[in-house]
Amino acid sequence: MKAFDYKFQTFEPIKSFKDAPREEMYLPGHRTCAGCGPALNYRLVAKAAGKDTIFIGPTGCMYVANSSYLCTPYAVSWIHAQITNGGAVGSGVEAATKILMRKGKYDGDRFPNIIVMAGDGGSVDIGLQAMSALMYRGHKVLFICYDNESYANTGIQTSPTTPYGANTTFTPPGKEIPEGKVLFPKNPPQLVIGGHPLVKYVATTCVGYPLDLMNKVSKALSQPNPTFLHMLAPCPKGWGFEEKLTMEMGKLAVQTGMWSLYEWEGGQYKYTHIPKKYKPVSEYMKFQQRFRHLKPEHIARMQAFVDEKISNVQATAKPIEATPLKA
Ligand SMILES: Cc1ncc(C[n+]2csc(CCOP(=O)(O)OP(=O)(O)O)c2C)c(N)n1
Ligand code: SF4
Ligand SMILES: [Mg+2]
Repeated sequence: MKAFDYKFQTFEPIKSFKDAPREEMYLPGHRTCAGCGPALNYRLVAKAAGKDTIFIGPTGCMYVANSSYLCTPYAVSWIHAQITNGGAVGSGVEAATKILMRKGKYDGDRFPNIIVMAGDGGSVDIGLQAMSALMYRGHKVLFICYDNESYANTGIQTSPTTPYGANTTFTPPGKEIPEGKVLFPKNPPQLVIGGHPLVKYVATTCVGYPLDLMNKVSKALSQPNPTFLHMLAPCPKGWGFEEKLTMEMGKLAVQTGMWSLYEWEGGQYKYTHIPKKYKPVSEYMKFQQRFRHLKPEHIARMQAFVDEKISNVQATAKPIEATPLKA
């Protein structure tokens, strides 16, 4: 039997900012904090995806601060999901769209981009089960974890991606536990890569590198399978840095090795930016209130953790030339 042609969209790479789509799909007038990294992420994702897109937004800052009293900044379709079930709603939207298309009842001439835009809590903690089920069943959905490294919306509580040593409302430093958070973070892309045979494309991005971010969105949306992007989204309120430093925080995360930019495609890793010389992690941490209480031994522990990550990057990246990246 011939496979049904759903007319999936494909995207060309964006070579420079000059070539980036002009049209904004995430408009000004929302209520996020000044300098909000997740809001900037959303703007770039929506710009790259374009008009023919459906967003699923599980509860979190990008739902609560963006959609009050029927006012939203979204210029495309957007549906709220519970914090637990972004993956289930995304799966349902995809399956329903396919059925409507097969019955000739879909009011559109190509398959829409279906994007779940979930926080770290909504992706790899309380929302993990639904996300994993979507990936496992193979729905054609891009699942994005915008990672502000906390349950931000409810007052900056720790999440599994909160870094070691961070002061959050659930991990306040004190006499007994001077470093605040004692655990090192989960690794979301590795969770997806390791456990979902139908997933062929996973990548990491960061607002400090917007062109790279938009290109990874376009590439993910061009795949016929489920895809996953892990996006670092600096949060001035939760991390305690000056609003004007959002992009700088993103760049420093990569320059210190706290965050690495890579793609995993068909079993191969490709690092899209490797700093020639890594800066010490203290260069990144010193701008953030959440790390202010740390003693030199805690910073040394963080450096050791990052050094190990860097040596993994260097070992995995060897066969593939790192491409220079414009910020
Ligand atoms: C089942 C359930 N538990 C708890 C909450 C309360 N809650 C709303 S938003 C939120 C934080 C979400 O964190 P994250 O997914 O990381 O998104 P962020 O707010 O950081 O953008 C929580 C705990 C909820 N809405 N539903
Ligand atoms: S708390 Fe953080 S993620 Fe939430 S709106 Fe403010 S800056 Fe954005
Ligand atoms: Mg969060």
